[in-house]
Amino acid sequence: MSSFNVHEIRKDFVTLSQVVNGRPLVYFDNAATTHKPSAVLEQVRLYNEKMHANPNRGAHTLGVLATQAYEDAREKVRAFINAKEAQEVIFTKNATEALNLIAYSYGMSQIEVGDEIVICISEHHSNILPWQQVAQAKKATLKYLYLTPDYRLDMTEVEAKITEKTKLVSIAQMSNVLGTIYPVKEIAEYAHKVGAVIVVDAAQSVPHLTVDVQELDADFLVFSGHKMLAPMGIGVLYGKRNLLEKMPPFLTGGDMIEYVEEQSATFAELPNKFEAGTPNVEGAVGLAAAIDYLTAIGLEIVHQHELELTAYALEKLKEIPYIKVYGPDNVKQRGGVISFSVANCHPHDVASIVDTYGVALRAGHHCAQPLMKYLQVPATSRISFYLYNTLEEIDVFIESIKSVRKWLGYGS
Ligand code: 7TS
Repeated sequence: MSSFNVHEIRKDFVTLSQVVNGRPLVYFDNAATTHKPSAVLEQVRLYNEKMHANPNRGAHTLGVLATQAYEDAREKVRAFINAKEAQEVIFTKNATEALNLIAYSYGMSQIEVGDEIVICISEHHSNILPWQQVAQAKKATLKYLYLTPDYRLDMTEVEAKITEKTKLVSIAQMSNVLGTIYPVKEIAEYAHKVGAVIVVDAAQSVPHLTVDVQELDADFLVFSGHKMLAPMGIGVLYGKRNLLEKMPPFLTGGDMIEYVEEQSATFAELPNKFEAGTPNVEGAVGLAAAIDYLTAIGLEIVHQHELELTAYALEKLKEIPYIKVYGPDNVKQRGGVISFSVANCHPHDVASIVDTYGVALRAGHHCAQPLMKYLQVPATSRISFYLYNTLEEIDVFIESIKSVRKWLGYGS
């Protein structure tokens, strides 16, 4: 598609034309999950109507078709993130399961007493708790990278925290609270210099930016389908072959074996070794359709559109004296996620009041409690954009946000 027309795009998303509380829906909760275009719903329906069977088992025709659909989806993901081989793409339930897989398989087998694991203070709980588990079990140390006053990561902090003792660095490419885009390629270089591996939590980046695992030199990278127009219940773990090969299985059972004896078993080759049990084929088919949809538009164009929305929203929010934004001012350093507070108003009140205008935004700790503590706030309100959002929707949001303090009795 050469010219991007958001109003044409919106026609592909039936959910977005709903009326909520008597007002057209303004869906600004895309960092939590996204809506699905007809093309994704149609491919999932086609799969269910024409190809559904348990893949990797038996040789009947539907079984072969289901296996083909599943493996085609894997190849589509490989090309999307530019992995060397499809076998380096493991399907999981979501980014959280993928991070747990790395922690329990790689972490528990490679991290030793006294080793250090480095993460950032803005991580989502899914990229904190698995490392706490590893650190506690292995008597390793979990270290945090802290942010500059303008919510960025300074390379001197990275240089100071990644040491000879560091065995693993795990970092989100984009914060789900601040919107900050972190320099993971440079961080990967530091990690590799000391012989550590780098895990990239790309849950907020793969849906919005071109991500190339070879260019980043990521050892592992994870994301969820449901944040990029695909169904819930399908996620991806990318890992370099040499690492995945030396890792023990995470879950065991059907589909991940070679031979099973009474007391022992040998395991399948990649990727099956890490895909125990019946997989989510319709989810994978939906993810492949979402990738086709995003690729046809072009992720660069999606990103440009989101930057335009973000710049406009930041400018409008800055005009309101009682609003504080948590995140970089410079749109070049961030994506389309904006956290803010309205003076003296609890974020849950903010969310409930703007909901009466049809505006869906998120209030709370955003699964980032250590970051909330670091920012010294109990919670924030958050808006987050995707390719189908418009400047007009931002105007409705601004109108709704200006009413919050009046509702709560502050006069303005
Ligand atoms: N990592 C990041 C950076 C995230 O933003 C999220 C989800 C996850 C991991 C976990 O993804 P899941 O699909 O496994 O749940 N973030 C959010 C959010 O910001 N609001 O709801 C979910």
